[in-house]
Amino acid sequence: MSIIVHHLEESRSQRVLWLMEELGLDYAVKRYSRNPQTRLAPPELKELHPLGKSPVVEKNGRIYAESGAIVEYFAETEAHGALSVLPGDPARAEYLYWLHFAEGSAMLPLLLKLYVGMLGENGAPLMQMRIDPEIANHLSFMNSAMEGKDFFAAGRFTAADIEMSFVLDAGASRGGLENYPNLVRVRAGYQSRPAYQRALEKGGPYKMGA
Ligand SMILES: N[C@@H](CCC(=O)N[C@@H](CS)C(=O)NCC(=O)O)C(=O)O
Repeated sequence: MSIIVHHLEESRSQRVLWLMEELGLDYAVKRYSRNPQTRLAPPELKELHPLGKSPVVEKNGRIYAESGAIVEYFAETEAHGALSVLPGDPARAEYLYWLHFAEGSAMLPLLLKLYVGMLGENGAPLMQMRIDPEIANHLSFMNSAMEGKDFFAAGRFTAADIEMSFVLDAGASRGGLENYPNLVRVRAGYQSRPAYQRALEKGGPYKMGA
């Protein structure tokens, strides 16, 4: 098999498994567990890429890292670009916007919540003054953008939805999406896709998807 997805439990590599399933590619999964104390990835991942993070994809001996880049590259080059919005399409800018917004903007306050939360009471002022309002700022914006829509770009399911799905999962697990009904609806639509279900089977337990 020429494609191997190096999948860390409860991580962004869930996106890549889902992408592989949506594209109908033949691939193998190598699963990695997090350190139960630190929740960090095991050192073996550093043998594939210096950062030692997931996702990493290996294809014909070449290594691909960074989930957005993986999703963009494979969507563009596989299945005749069916999940991509290719250059020349009027929706291309909107597609790239959401594809990059996921890691470039939306994940930062959600990650800060995770890390600053580890400080307990010491982190509470920062959480209240800056992090929680920034999460609300981003989720409210996404919720408004999804009014009357099921997909983030081009009026159809694209790789941008796959990239954004992890933001919705992180939002759901770090504060909840109750105030954002459009995001709840969009996320339920993703989860009902057969390829999404198959990706869950391939990757093993994914509590963030609950
Ligand atoms: N922006 C990168 C982030 C990669 C990343 O931080 N992955 C996390 C999993 S969601 C990881 O490997 N964490 C374990 C660690 O840092 O040891 C991407 O989207 O691929």
